[in-house]
Amino acid sequence: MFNSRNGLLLCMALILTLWANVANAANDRGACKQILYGVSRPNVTLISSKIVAGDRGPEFCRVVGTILPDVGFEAELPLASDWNGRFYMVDNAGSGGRINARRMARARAMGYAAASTDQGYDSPSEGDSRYGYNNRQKEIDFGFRSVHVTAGAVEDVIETFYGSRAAYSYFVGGSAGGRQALMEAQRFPQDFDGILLSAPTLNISKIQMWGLWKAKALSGSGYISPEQVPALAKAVYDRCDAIDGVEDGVIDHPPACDFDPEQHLTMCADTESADCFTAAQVAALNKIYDGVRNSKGELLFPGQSPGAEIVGDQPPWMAMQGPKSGWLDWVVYPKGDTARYLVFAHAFMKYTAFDEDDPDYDWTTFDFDTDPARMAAMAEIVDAVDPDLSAFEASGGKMIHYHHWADTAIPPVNSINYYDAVVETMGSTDDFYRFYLVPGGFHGAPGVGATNIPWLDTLVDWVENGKEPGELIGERLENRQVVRTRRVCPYPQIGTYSGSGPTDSAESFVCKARD
Ligand SMILES: [Ca+2]
Ligand SMILES: [Ca+2]
Repeated sequence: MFNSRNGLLLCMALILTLWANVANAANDRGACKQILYGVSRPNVTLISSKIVAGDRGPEFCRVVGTILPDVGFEAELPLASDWNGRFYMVDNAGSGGRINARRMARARAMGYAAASTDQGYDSPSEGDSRYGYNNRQKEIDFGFRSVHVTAGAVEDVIETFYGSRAAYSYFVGGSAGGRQALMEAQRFPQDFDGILLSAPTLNISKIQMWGLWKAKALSGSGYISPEQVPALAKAVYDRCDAIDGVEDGVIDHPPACDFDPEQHLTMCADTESADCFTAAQVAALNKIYDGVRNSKGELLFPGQSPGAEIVGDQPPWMAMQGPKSGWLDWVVYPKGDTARYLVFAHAFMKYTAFDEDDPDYDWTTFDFDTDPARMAAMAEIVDAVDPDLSAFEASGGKMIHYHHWADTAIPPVNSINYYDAVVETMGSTDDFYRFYLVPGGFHGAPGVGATNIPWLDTLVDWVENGKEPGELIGERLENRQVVRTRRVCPYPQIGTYSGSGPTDSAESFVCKARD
């Protein structure tokens, strides 16, 4: 019952809480400012450190710094009462040299102390390789150094602000950020306890070569217009959708798809139309599905897996544009445009690939017999291809790597080749490195797959509670509703329809080794 004594106690409690909040706020302000004086690490300069208002969430401590010679970084630290005790470093998606503010804000909203680097250069656009123009230091900063030195500086920032180091540290990256993630596991195995990566540009020098290969195949009479892609998609899915046991608009295991453009497409007779393909276009398609070869016929880089031709969902931030084919922009492009992958590859060849930079480099002169060897010195700096992860394993690190099967930016087989090389080098990776292929997903996008998968939670559970990742459940969302679930299996197993039960339920699927 409420009485005056209870009222008095309640008032006192409220006053104490308010006083504690005021005291905490003063502590947070002081601790945030203390970072400017308290962090003393060679080559690291703190520029500012202050409490700022969150755009929609609570206040946080924002730190801006630089590391010699020219690596910019920022950290966003939740106030002590909001912190989950962990450090989360975000990636640099695309190859742009920018602080990744969007991902930092997301990590901070989950309670993590978040950090991002600009990779040592400042560029407003993805795929801008001008940082490498006569500048080996910036190539090294981009290649592998910037994430490592930022992680070290931010560990000190965290300790100064909270009075203790983070209990656990994570790096999360996709695409170009997947390359950064693998670099960390290979070169700086003690930086992070957990690494989550997807669709990595792990051998970026070869991926740029693949961009030139596609551009060459599709130039001149090989050009394929976006208007022809629906006919291509239909032919691929007519041929291959059902071979996984379920005709559902998803090709679960593309290597089993024997789609042959010459045999399965309608060839143009006299006139060209959106529904038929010329002999030159079929030759271009064969090059794209097959991969990069030199004149001896040796495969230098894997080709495009079938399945991405179809129309599927874009990433949430591009959802306004509506669904589109996975081939748009990453394979085919509107007539008169320059393909995005050619812009990336051309800039890389001008400023980064070779020992001598050449702003006037003509990409059509790239020689698939002799030029791959000319990129060897740069590959040592930018490619994350070392299959020996024993130091990462020994340090207790855990890593989850996934690749969507309908990715058109980075061929999924490129990830398979790396994982297989690690297994060949080290034997089983089960105690520290798990790899998953997800049917139907596009590059960083749901595509037609059930790609809503709790990757980060699974990694955190492995790192902190020792719970090994096994079979996972992927959800397909439409209008934020789950319309389908699928079993996501550790490679080399694949989710296979059991033969009975609803085909939209993971319950009807089992993880099985490939035949
Ligand atoms: Ca250069
Ligand atoms: Ca299917």
